[in-house]
Amino acid sequence: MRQWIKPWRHVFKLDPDRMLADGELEAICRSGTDAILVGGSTGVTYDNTLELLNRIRRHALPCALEISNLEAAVPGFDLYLIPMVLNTADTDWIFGQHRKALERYGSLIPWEQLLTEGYIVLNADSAVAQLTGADCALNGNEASAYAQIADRLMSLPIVYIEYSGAFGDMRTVQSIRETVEQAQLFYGGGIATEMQAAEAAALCDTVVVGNVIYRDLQQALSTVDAVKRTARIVLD
Ligand code: 1GP
Repeated sequence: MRQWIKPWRHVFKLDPDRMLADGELEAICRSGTDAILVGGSTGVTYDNTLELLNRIRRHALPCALEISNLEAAVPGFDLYLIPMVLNTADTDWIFGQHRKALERYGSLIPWEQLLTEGYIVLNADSAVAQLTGADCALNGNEASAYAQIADRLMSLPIVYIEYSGAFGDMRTVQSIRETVEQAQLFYGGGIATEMQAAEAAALCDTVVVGNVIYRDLQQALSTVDAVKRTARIVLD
């Protein structure tokens, strides 16, 4: 499964709880993005997730579900991404919810389709930070230490820098980049322009674009090329 996500440079994240007309969804799916990630922090249900999956399936591109709510674990996705929030004191978001899922669905879990994401949540105003009680007041060094927990101690396949709703501090992102060796580094948060997309793409393996889709679709679409033409900086 790691091999599956390796080529992903640009990903659109779609929220099942938000409206998207068929034409808009088509533009997203035909934009040249590498994959669609379905997920959201609030209002995600089994029904709205299934409906969105069915609509995306009219198009030929990989579709992954980021599971944030057990009730919305819909079968039929290519891949399931399981977030583990590292910078919270609330163990429910590190492994508590995961334990409940295993108790409930243990024998049904398609392990070969699962990848775990070590989440570092860095925007205190975001829904995900508020929901998970994440400690977002981290300097670059502290954020990098969390990244190393995911990358080195836990050997997680993905480290996800999550600034959801606000463009992040690229110095912090660079500090994390410098320490991550084997995990695929995802960045998401506040990308609304080509320049922001390119900045994140220079430092990270995979750039996730969400909110701007619902505000300014043309701007969202322009981030695809911006990411694709940006080479990742190779650090010593
Ligand atoms: C959210 O990381 C994604 O989980 C993308 O962030 O919605 O701010 O683009 P935005």
